[in-house]
Amino acid sequence: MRVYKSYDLKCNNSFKLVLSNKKFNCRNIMSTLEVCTVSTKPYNDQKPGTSGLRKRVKVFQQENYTHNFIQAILDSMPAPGAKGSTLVVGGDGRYYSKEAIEIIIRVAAGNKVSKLIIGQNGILSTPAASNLIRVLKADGGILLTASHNPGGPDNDFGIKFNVNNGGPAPENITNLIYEKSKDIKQVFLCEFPEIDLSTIGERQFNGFTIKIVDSVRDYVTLLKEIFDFELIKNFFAKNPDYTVLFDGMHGVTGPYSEKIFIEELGLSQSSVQNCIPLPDFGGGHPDPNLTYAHDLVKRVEKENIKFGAASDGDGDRNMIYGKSAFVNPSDSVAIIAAHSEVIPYFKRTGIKGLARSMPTSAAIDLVAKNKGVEIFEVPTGWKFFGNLLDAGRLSICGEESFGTGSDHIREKDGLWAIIAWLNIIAAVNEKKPGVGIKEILLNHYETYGRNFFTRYDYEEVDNDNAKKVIVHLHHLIGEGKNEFIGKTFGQFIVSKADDFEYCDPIDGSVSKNQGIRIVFTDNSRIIIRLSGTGSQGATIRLYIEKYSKNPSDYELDNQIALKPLIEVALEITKLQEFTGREKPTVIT
Ligand code: G16
Repeated sequence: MRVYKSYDLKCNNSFKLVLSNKKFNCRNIMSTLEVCTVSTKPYNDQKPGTSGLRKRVKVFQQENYTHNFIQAILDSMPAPGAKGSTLVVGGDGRYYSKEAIEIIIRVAAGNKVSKLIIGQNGILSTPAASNLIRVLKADGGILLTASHNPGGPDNDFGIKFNVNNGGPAPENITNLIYEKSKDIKQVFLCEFPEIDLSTIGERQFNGFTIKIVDSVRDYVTLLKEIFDFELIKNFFAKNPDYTVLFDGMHGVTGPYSEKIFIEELGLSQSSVQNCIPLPDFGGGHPDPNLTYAHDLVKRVEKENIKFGAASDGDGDRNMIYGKSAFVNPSDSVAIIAAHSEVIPYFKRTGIKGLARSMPTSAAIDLVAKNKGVEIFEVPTGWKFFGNLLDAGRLSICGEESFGTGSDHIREKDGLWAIIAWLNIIAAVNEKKPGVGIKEILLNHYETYGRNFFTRYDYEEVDNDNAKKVIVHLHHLIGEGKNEFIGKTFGQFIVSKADDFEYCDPIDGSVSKNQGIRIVFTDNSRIIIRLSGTGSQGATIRLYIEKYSKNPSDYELDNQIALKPLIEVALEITKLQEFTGREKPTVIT
């Protein structure tokens, strides 16, 4: 990589040509950093989705597309704004990250941001970025990731803005970013030498500082403060047969997991796989679920591995999978909450409240009831937990979409969830040796009953067809259609139907149309919503939940237990008819 020695920067003509062939002028704002005003045209598709702007790489590569979005972010930063601010920058290292970081450096300098703190080589897992924003008291962060979506020149890139609590920007800010992006006329930037992102250290450019930091160190320190690493290490030392396999799916967690599993917990190198981060994730789909993490599932089953786990492209999702024991994410967060007293962090802080996203099963509600703490149901999107976490009313939360976390940061945290499970297993085995993932699941069901849960994803559906499904359901449940309530489908009687609306208990903001819910008299639920994270066509998500307190059900296969309700869901939603899809793309 090219490193300039002289920092006496000027706008140069070649840069002018790259950025704009229209109006272009420079004014000397910082003493030697020339700020250039570049004329630009708005794009009308820069509306952030569930978690940032995610599009094909080719979309971001359009003239000024990335510049516009970064300028819109900086223009939307909460008071006192971008000028003089400190921002953390990093991501999962996917294709186009380096180019995007160069643009961020130029536009940040052009907007008189005071300091950028960048992960070494541009790498920061989403949880590590959230932690850095908090630890360094930064004003926010720009995260370069499309999470679990595939990477590479023909796949996805993404940009997300996080605010100073370390969490994803709330809706009022993402809406503002979108409004600014539709109206943008100019981008401010400074021409810059290419920055060497591989060398840790700080560089000053007359009022603008770039600091390259270790991507891993602070995050591992944080996890060591939260969990009982000694207990876990001793458990592995005493139980060499308790085999572990972590799959990094060629995402960002490779360097983090090597440090944690091998250096800190003393496991062998064979305990990790796919831990070299690659810009295209090795051609895979870095989404830790039963479909895309099939390499892990196959090896766990074949080699009788006791503890399998995977995380996604940017390290905020996780899957826990033991021999013949898939841990549904809705159960996972409930089980972590139920065992929280063995985790040193929660021994210190106690449990203030618990929460889940609306489509997530109500397993955690039962734990909250048992512990006598508040339970919150928020729309899909980690940003909706932010206010509750900041207000000290929430300790552990999770989503069915393989997201689990706590108030230690303001993002979901894949490795946190995996180490939480290891901490619980090590602690439970102290009292009763031989307990594995399956026994922990069954013990939980015996105490609380079982919330059977499945999700059907129909990916890349034609947008118009997806809309037809939603219009049909709105019509069915809409005003004046109350005859739907009380209607019988198979063994299920409809007791309630609506489109979920959320009023944030802290700031009173209201979020409408967050997913259509059809609830039955036995509390079984069918939920349908359109994903906000896809980049091509529409992804329809159908969520199905049924509760049983009958011990003879506890070991039933999920799909078998839910079959009658799945049939009812397909009948009511007319999904097959509207989409022409016989089967979903992914079943969880
Ligand atoms: C993001 C959000 C999550 C959300 C998930 C799925 O996760 O942070 O809160 O549950 O998307 O959203 P949707 O159902 O709209 O696709 P990630 O891991 O993709 O950043």
